[in-house]
Amino acid sequence: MDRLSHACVCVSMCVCVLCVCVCVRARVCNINVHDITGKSVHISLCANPSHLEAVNPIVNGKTRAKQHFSGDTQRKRCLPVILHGDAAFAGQGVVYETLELSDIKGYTTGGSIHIIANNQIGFTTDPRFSRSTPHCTDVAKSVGAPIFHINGDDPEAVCWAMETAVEYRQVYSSN
Ligand SMILES: Cc1ncc(C[n+]2csc(CCOP(=O)(O)OP(=O)(O)O)c2C)c(N)n1
Repeated sequence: MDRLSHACVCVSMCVCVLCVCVCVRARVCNINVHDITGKSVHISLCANPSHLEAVNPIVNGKTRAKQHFSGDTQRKRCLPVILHGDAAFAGQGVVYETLELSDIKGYTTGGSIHIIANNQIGFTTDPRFSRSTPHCTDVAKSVGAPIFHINGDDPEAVCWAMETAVEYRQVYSSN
């Protein structure tokens, strides 16, 4: 079983991303400009309601709007990052609906990054009682997205996975 026990947002060190729309699982909303490796990155946190995964299309829509109004026609400078729980990612229909929109001309953001904190439990429910697939990430196979299973106790592996994911997204413009 995959054992991603700790979520970590690493903004790309390998590409010049100027704007990042992030959903965190707490219900906070914030906008900040951070100086990361000498580059100014605008990080926009989306307010997340208690309704699990409802924020997914909001993050993508916000990113798409930022791309539109900033003239980011290549969709390389604004990047959506979404954090999930394992049970919510496997269980909520809006996850699949949002993934299905990801490569449609009118909706694409040029790919989003998804981080799933897999604590092997959904509130009080074991995985065997909440999904039919071996991994909580299996729904992402529907769009052919690369999936990395990383142990959160290994921070270097987490950084490697994030850098690889961002690099993949920047090259192939997909999730
Ligand atoms: C749409 C919706 N259904 C049900 C709930 C109730 N609920 C709150 S947390 C939770 C389990 C979430 O599990 P997981 O995604 O694994 O996140 P964890 O809290 O374990 O990190 C459920 C079912 C909810 N908040 N929203």
